[in-house]
Amino acid sequence: MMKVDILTLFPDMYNGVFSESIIKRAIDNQKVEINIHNFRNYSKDIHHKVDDTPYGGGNGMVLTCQPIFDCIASLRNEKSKVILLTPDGKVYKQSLAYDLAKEEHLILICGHYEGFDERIRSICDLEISIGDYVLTGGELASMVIVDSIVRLLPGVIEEGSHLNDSFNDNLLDYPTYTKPRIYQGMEVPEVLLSGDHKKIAEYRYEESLQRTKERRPDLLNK
Ligand code: 6GU
Repeated sequence: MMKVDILTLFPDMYNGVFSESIIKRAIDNQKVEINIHNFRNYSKDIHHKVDDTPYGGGNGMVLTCQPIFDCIASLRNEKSKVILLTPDGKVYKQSLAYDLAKEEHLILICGHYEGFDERIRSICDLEISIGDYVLTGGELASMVIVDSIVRLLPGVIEEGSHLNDSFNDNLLDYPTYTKPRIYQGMEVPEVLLSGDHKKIAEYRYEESLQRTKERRPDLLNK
């Protein structure tokens, strides 16, 4: 079973996200264990301080090393992969989700406020951003990453059902239809009703390719 530990100052943000739908089922079926840790509890400061002003001056508060270092030290072992969530990290994509789904133990650190002490990077194996925009903290990013990984774990969703997800092979998904055959004058493409599996596979590949050319040409240039 994969284990995920998340370090955050806002544990309540996770209420709901991991207790619904597929992630909830994965937890109930012991495919993954997810623990949320408030690293404020590791602060040795009498007031449980976790941040301080930046050396050299500037705006805002900076997360200090001590609570995060101590929390990580209490959680990590030889097999842990420690990941820092930060807008200047490596941009997340599906291929990394597949790689991380092979890990036994992930530890995700959510930055917050104006930033964190640069030395926190020294205890991390990987730094991830989920895209080129700025969030108020790493929490939403950690939810995105955990969701995308957990659905790939064996036995979480139907075997093979993510084989043709968008982004596998750098292609977007092909269009799908269900009943009725005609809805408000819009018809299901004839080929999908033909029962000819070879033709259907060809049609779907062509649609994927066409759609990717139109919407995400950047994917095809890889
Ligand atoms: Cl991981 N953190 C924050 N604060 N903003 C982000 C991000 C992470 N990824 C994209 N924007």
